[in-house]
Amino acid sequence: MSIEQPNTLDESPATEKPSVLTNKLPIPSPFERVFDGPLTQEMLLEPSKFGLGLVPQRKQPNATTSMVCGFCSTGCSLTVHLRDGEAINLTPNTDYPVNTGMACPKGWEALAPLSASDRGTTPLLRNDQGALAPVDWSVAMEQFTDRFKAIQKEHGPESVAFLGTGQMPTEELAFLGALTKFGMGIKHGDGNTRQCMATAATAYKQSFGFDAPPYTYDDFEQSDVIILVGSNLCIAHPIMWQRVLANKNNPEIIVVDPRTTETAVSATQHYAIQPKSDLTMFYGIANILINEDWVDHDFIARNVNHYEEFKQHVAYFTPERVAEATGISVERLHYLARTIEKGKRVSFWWTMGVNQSYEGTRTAQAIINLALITGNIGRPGTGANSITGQCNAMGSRLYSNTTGLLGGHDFGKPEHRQKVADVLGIDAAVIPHEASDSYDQILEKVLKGEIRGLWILATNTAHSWINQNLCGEILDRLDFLVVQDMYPTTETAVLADLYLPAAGWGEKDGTFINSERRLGLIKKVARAPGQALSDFSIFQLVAHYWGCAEMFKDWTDPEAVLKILAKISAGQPCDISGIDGYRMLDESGGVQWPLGAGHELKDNQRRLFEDGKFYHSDGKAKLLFEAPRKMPEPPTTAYPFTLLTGRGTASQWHTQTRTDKSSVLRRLYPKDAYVEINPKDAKQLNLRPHQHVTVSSQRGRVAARVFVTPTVQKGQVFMPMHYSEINQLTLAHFDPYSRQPSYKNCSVNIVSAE
Ligand SMILES: Nc1nc2c(c(=O)[nH]1)N[C@H]1C(S)=C(S)[C@@H](COP(=O)(O)OP(=O)(O)OC[C@H]3O[C@@H](n4cnc5c(=O)[nH]c(N)nc54)[C@H](O)[C@@H]3O)O[C@H]1N2
Ligand SMILES: Nc1nc2c(c(=O)[nH]1)N[C@H]1C(S)=C(S)[C@@H](COP(=O)(O)OP(=O)(O)OC[C@H]3O[C@@H](n4cnc5c(=O)[nH]c(N)nc54)[C@H](O)[C@@H]3O)O[C@H]1N2
Ligand code: SF4
Ligand SMILES: [Mo]
Repeated sequence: MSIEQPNTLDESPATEKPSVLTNKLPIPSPFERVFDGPLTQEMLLEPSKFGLGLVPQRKQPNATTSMVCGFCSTGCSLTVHLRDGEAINLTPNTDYPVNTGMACPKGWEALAPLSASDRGTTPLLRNDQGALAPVDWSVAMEQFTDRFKAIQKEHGPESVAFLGTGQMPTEELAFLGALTKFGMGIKHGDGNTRQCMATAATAYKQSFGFDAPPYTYDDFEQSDVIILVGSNLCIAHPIMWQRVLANKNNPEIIVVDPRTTETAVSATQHYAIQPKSDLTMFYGIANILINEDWVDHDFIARNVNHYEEFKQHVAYFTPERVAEATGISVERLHYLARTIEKGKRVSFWWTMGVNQSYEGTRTAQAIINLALITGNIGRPGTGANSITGQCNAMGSRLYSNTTGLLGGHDFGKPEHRQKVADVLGIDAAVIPHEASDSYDQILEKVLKGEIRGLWILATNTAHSWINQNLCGEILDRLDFLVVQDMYPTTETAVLADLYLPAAGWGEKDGTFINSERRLGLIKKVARAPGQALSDFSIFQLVAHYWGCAEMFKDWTDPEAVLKILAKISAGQPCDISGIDGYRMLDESGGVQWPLGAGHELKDNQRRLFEDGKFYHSDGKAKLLFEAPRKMPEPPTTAYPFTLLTGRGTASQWHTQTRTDKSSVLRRLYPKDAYVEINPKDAKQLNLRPHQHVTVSSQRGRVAARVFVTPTVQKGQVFMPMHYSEINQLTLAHFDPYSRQPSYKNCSVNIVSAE
């Protein structure tokens, strides 16, 4: 890749107040070394002695450095090849415990989005003619503070909110959360992790007492029965799927998914259930396990609460009833239960087919319950394992300071607020006493005029949010919308009053926490174009202009922030106080939490609950359950199909702002929206392959092309989420506990558009 505009100021934009921009990157970044002064002979010979071990040596043409990928939560390590300190190419790292030399197409193409021609190079402010026009950072920051402060003055501090992401490093997420909530008096901020992981986080908290996915990827290789629920691993987590294939136990691979996905095709058992019948299905499986006495009584007695109530609850879910609701025969239900019973190391995995549901929390817990009653947790190859989505979804769950106080703490607990305040050296009184409103509640308040100013960072709300019919109107109602993104061209950024150009993955340092709780490093190997700044530097600027920089005087650089967070985490289940800095992460192949201070990192494949102790005060896990509910929008004569949505190909990432920038990736997926339909339905509707159709729901109509395929069942259709029209169709409804949108069930009609 080429970096067209040499930025002599590097991280320092033109501003009248440059004092806050003197931060130095903690890992001596290649650029700092190349531009900041000569390395001595001694340093070159023994770089680690001088804290330079990660630094590609100047003028060394073949220097490399490794960092984790910035797309999915697998957290593969990529070796970046540098010439004169600039990234020119990359290859998968052969020496990292996660991916052991493999990467998916997105990983291979991870540098391409950085050099896209539509990168934001300066802040843009909407002018009197209604157009976004370039301004310098000082004007941008003055507008930012003046406008937001004016709104807060007129309508109260809660009239400004933010929507963040699971795609920024932990240090930036923590900075955003602390800056807004402690520094700017903002109470409400949420992120796209709500669209993705809120259900799993809520389910774990309620069941285990803490949001704690118990597994390590090695479990994929250790299991003899692997059960994937609503998870299309081949497409969404291809390198995890490689780990499944590396399993030498000849495992049963079981997929529960209404579609015959790429993963289901490769499985040994596929249960093509009716959409949203999972809860009934898993209660039914529990019923069989209990009736056949295929449960682990010792484990239950020692480590689990509410077993008797659970037993009574599932008694209703007889195989006959369950077969009727799920479309899976009584014999096959028995076969699945029997497979679980026969397995010595059974692992249960789930992703969005579970989380994105109006009863997702209880469904996730129905899976957790199966692991608990069969004692399949805390041993190699077992677990009730939620797979995360975005590269730093886990970091956002623990450190974004939105639903939970920094470090997995609780806003509602005075002792937690005091602990965090003490570490940060701030007055505990500035810490809100309650968690933030959720994404949907924030947008609802915008609609009601209660929230007038919104700061959206690293998420593309105007494409990905479920309530698309209202979303445009909602964002339009704001007095002031700030969008901070790598590109000013996203569906959301074009609506902004102020656009702030952000550096992306590869242009900054920090850490991501992957699905198996592993902190991995990202590094600055390229310079952001023009005046674009890392989100970290933008937060420093905001703190300065807002007048709360003093509160963040120790937040000098990402590594300093990681050290602060490590202190905050001490004593928590997600304790990382034993991580003493970036060097440790770099040298050890990442580190899984927990690692408390004073604990040696002996094993880098660690799982939780090996001692059977959970995080509730009595040390036991809870079996939680509830009656299943009907799908709120079942098919009707007017809208006869259930629309499933999700990932289309391994080469497409979400709203495509990044993957669309790679010519290699673009060749690997269809350009325009398409809808997959069963051959029988296509025949009945007289539709031929590739025909143009209109897909409509009660909320919207979108154009698409027909893909006729038996991978979707009769009466169901599938559309990938990557095309901007998709959420004009979906129905805005949510899980009551997690407030996660239920993206994968609404009713649609299909008619020819030719
Ligand atoms: N290539 C690629 N990889 C990605 C991403 C990407 O955009 N592109 N995004 C990342 C992110 S953020 C996430 S969250 C993950 C998502 O990873 P996944 O959850 O694996 O992906 P999805 O395709 O959204 O949904 C998985 C499956 O749920 C099924 N499903 C729908 N309804 C139901 C139901 O009622 N029950 C059951 N059992 N299954 C159902 C769908 O048919 C689909 O195959 O992927 C991550 N990885
Ligand atoms: N119908 C339907 N809708 C869905 C889903 C579904 O399955 N079906 N899945 C949902 C899920 S699980 C998810 S996670 C969401 C994802 O939805 P989004 O978060 O909206 O999707 P992205 O395209 O990843 O948006 C990330 C944005 O951040 C920008 N960006 C990337 N890196 C940086 C950075 O370092 N700094 C800054 N400031 N900006 C950056 C990118 O350019 C992009 O605009 O979509 C949800 N929407
Ligand atoms: S599997 Fe995920 S982390 Fe690995 S290379 Fe692909 S996108 Fe990156
Ligand atoms: Mo996600």
